[in-house]
This record gives sequence, structure tokens and C-alpha cells, in this order.
Amino acid sequence: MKIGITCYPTYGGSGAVATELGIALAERGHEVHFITYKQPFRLPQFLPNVYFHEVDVGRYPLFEYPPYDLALAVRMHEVVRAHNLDILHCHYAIPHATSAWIAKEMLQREHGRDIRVITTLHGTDITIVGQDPSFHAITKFSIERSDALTAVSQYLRDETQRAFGCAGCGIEVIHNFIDPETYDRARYGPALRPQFGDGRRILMHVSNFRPVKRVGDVVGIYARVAREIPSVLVMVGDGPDRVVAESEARRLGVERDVHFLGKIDAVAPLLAEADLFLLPTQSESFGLSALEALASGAPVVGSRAGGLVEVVTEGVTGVLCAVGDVDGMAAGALGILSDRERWQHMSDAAARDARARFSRDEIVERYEQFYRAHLA
Ligand code: GMT
Repeated sequence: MKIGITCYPTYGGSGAVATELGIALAERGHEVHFITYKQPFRLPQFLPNVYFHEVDVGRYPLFEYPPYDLALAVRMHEVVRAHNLDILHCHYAIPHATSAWIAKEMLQREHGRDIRVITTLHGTDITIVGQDPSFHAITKFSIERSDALTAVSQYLRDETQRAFGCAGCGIEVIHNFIDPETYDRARYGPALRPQFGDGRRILMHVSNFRPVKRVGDVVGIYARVAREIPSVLVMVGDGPDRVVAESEARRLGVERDVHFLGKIDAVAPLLAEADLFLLPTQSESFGLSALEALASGAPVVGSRAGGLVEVVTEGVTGVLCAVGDVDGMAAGALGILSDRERWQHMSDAAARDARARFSRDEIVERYEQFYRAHLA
């Protein structure tokens, strides 16, 4: 098949999933065309069967807000025609599915050509941004006009049907996935540990530091753990709430032991050294970073929010508490870290469960079958 993929190319779960799906499809012999405004962050320079088409928005003094959605639609239209694509797979509903609908209309009306538009719903396109009155109608329209839809969790499918009233949308749940060879604790040597001292436990958080991630709570949980267990907190990523986390660390007097590493594309070697992964998020449709941590043998402590409960098996691979229950999460973290045997059990179970339920090959195959079913 010839597949066009559009995603947000910057740091974030939906871009990571879209890119890794594209790479896996190319390895399986499909021709994959990424159509985005920037090279996706997890896409290496060259891979057989993989092409990258940059969307150029151009500049014109009249445009205070350059119309990216239209430039994307035009690029999609162009790439479909030039490369004879079968499918446009949009990750995140707006504006990607909207642009794909415009491209589809143009192709149909001008060239009598049909292109199948598949949209994968990832998270805040449904739970936050899409429900904002400025975007609700266009999100609903773009969902309903897609030829087929997937959601990354059961929770997100139900939430889409509830919030947009499209009970008949026929959304298929296809969970996110990991490459078990990449997220493997045994594969990497120590990089962080020598820097912090062998006896200290490493707690880790990876995200784009948006308010929804509650990075202040991450620091709060860590500060409570640090009172009892020698440890450090490693914060990977960057974003608007980094200052919140930094000031919380100062307020709680733990700033010397909270290390902000900034944006790092390849997180697997870091996760392989984590003793615990923290995700006390406000809302999470899936939690790809949590899955990557579990696959790397790091139990997860986080909130019982959205689709995270489909990823973390409570009491077996991690501990989940109500959103904002920093004391409960700290107690959960201490319960795991203070008992070596329990930690080892959970770490093994986490790596095993992630492989059993979310391995790349099985899930990529489901996407392939999904494409085939909707080509006809
Ligand atoms: O929807 C977002 O907030 C952005 C998106 C991203 O690009 O990081 O994250 C969502 O998609 C990920 C990949 O499917 C999921 O693992 C995240 O849970 C989800 N984020 C939220 O629901 C907050």
C-alpha cells in the first residue's frame, strides 16, 4: 500500500506513535510518505520506502496567522496525486483530518479520484482542544467525515462518542505499542547512575510539561519519597510548566536532586535506568511514556485517569491513585521502592505485560488489517 501519514512532528506521543508506525509499515514493504511541517522527531535521516514532504506555509504580511491547514491540504492533494497514495492516515483530529477532508474533496471533484482518510484520535484533540467551543463543531465534522477512525484506548473511544454524540462512528480501538527490542532494561549500560551514586534510586518523568501533566505533583511525590529513601528525580522533556516544576522543587527544598535534562529524543536508555516512573496526570487517553517505562521494567505510579488504567495493571505493574492525591502516590511509590523483592516482581511483570499486550508487530498488523478493510 501507499500511505500518507500526517502528525505533529514535534516532541509528543502522537508524533512518536505515527512515526514508529510509519517506519514499521515501511519495513513491511509499504511505501510511506510523511506530510508534516517538520521532519518528525523520531524519524532518522534515511530509511528505505520512507519519504518526507515538508508543508511550507510561506509568509505574507497580511497573514497574522498563516493558514497552515490550507497549506497542508494542498500538500496532501499534491502528494496523493504525485505518488498515487491509497490512504491518508491523520494522527490527531484537528487540523489534520480537516485538511485531509479538503484534499479528498479536491481530488474527488477535480480528478474523480477517491482517497481513503483514516483518523487516529490520540487525546487532547478529543478531551480538551476538541471540546473547546471554538473547535467543537469542526472536530465533530472532521471525525464524522473521516472514512474510518481509530482511538488509542477504550476510554478515548467512549469519550469521543459521549462528547461528540457520534455513537454510530464505528471507532476501532487500536492501542499504542512499543518495540520490545528498544525498550529493554538489559540492553543499555549505566549512564545516569554513576553520576548520582549507586545507592540512590532514580525516579523519572518524561513529558512535554503541559499543565495537563501536573509536573508540580511529580516534584511533590518525589519530595515525599526523598524524605525516606535516598533518591533523585530525573525530568525529561520541556514545555510551559517547567517553571512550575522548578519552583516547586525550590519550595520543597529538593532542587539539588531534581535534574532537568531537557528534550531527549531517544528515551529508552534513560528509562532503562529508572526505578520508578511518575505520571500523576490530570487526563491521559493512553500514556505512551508510561508504556515505554513499563516495557523498560520501571513500575509506574500515577493517576487513575482516562486510558492509563488500560496500560497500568493496578497493584501488578504499578500504583494508581485519584488525580491530585500526591500523598497517596508518594505512599504507593514508597511501598514499591522500600521492598526490593516487590520492586523486582513489579519490574518483571511490567516488562512482561508490556510485551504481551502492546508489542509492535501485533499492533502494526492490526493497522495493516484496518487499512485493508477500509480500502475496499
Ligand atoms: O493529545 C495530546 O495531548 C497530545 C498527544 C501527544 O502528541 O503527545 O498525547 C496524547 O497521545 C498520546 C499518543 O497516543 C497518548 O499516549 C497520550 O496519553 C495523549 N495525551 C493525553 O491524553 C493528555
